[in-house]
Amino acid sequence: MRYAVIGNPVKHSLSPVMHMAGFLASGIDASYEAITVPSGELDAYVQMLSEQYHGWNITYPYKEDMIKYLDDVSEEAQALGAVNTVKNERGKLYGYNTDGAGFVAAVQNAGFVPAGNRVAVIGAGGAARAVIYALAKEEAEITIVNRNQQKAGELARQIENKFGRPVNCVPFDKGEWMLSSGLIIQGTPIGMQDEPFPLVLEGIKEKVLAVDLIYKPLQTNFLKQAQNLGCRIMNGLEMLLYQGAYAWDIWFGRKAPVENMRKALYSALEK
Ligand code: SKM
Repeated sequence: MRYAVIGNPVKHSLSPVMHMAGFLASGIDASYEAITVPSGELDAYVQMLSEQYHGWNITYPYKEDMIKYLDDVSEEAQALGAVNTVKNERGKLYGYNTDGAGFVAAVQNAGFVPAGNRVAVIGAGGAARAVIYALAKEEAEITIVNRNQQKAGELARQIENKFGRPVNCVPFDKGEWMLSSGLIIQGTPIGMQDEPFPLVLEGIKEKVLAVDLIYKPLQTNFLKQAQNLGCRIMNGLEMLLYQGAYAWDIWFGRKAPVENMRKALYSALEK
């Protein structure tokens, strides 16, 4: 069996290391590779994948474009307008989005219960959307912190209509959200280039779990700030791990060997 992650750029992806470790630990005879799809060549690649691969993950910038090739799309992926996992059943392509569920599993594993608890999500782009959707499904009380208030407002209304729960929107600024959230998520690309986080985290509670969806660098300046304030911190590797584990449910109908996969991820980063 053959599996892959497609994207551009994608050579940096840790999915091959993670899934190959899982296959080895579970005795699954399969391969997993990273495939760069050049701009404008998605048609040809999807054709090739549907002939040769049993399933694949999709990362930037093809999560939205993938939808038009699919025979069926899960409700969540449809609502997000983005697919990150495809299952190929004899040429029929089924699409899912496991990013949000992966995020929720990661924070639950760290002891955070979303239901009824306050969560602040910084950002309203693709990654943040998946996380917000999944947290709303879990009945968390969500505040979106974003520079572009119109974009955040549109997302909030969409979530409210879907789940019937209020979603707050506040500007990218210090505020009450910092004091009252038990979970603060950094969901923008800020920090990927090691740039300083443009907000001073002030007055947040020590017990807060601060999560950055970025995993390169492993510790962004947002996480450094949060750690210095005594918060518990988590980087984007845990979300990568659990979104990959959910893909196993879809591809193989079985639980992924999460511990083996986590170990492979961290040791790949140490190299
Ligand atoms: O949604 C995931 C995708 O499934 C795999 C990935 C990666 O390999 O870096 C990142 C995320 O976009």
